[in-house]
Amino acid sequence: MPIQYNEFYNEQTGLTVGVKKQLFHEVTPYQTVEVFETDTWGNLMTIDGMVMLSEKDEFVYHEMMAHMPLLTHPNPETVLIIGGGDGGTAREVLKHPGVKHVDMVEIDEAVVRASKLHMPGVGDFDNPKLHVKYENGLTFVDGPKEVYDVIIIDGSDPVGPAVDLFKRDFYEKCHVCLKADGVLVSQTESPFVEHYHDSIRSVQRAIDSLFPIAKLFLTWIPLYPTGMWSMSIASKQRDPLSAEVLENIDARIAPFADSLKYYNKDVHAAAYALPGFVKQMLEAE
Ligand code: SPD
Repeated sequence: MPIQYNEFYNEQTGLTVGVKKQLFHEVTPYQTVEVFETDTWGNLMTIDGMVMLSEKDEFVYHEMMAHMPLLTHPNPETVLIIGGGDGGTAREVLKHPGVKHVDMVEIDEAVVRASKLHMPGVGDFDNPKLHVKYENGLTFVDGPKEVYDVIIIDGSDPVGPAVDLFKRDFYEKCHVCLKADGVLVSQTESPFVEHYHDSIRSVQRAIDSLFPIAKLFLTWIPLYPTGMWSMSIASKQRDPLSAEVLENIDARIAPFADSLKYYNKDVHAAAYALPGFVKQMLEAE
């Protein structure tokens, strides 16, 4: 009898992955963290039964979450990651030679432990520029004022502890934490999954009212529900599609271009092309 992992995103419709064995299972004070060895995707981490990353497709999500905002900022040195305990987003951020300090605020140390144990290629946890703090990101942003160049919200889905990461109050606090030319990005779920529409609109409307520049972009992540994934970006000064951003991408990624499997200058620009149904969803009440 084959063992399978299933994530249903609409009644009986969802994702099926063949499982060889379970490597990690822990019910923490916050959630259930699991890692499976799969037949096709390498090791796969789930939280509360929802896919967070697999070793084979994580590069898409992490390259987009890191390089879209960092290349929009003129000279990112200080970066805050909320969530991101598997370490993949921090790994990509740390490829930028100008980055001096990364705070990664992860509520659940079990996520970091599971990643270190069973996804050793994902994180860059020994990098001295990385400072891991086991705290609640929602309250962490109450403190710092104009400290960060870039904030990346790499939380889980808008159920359980992550639900407030999709609310306006949180983005108001992030706005205060960012410097005058700061840039923020947040993962905002799939536009194809109707029950996520309110969360996507909530983030977009919050950042649109707080920042002069706010946009949605899309990417493709095979193991996330429907594969089509959105991310929201907000900037205090620079437009991610401006000539000053686009003209400098090739030179700025040159030191680590060989390590990139998804992000490049063409992808940076094309990601902002939104299909009609996504635009309509954003405008709906
Ligand atoms: N359903 C997928 C939501 C993914 C959110 N974050 C994933 C963590 C990877 N660093």
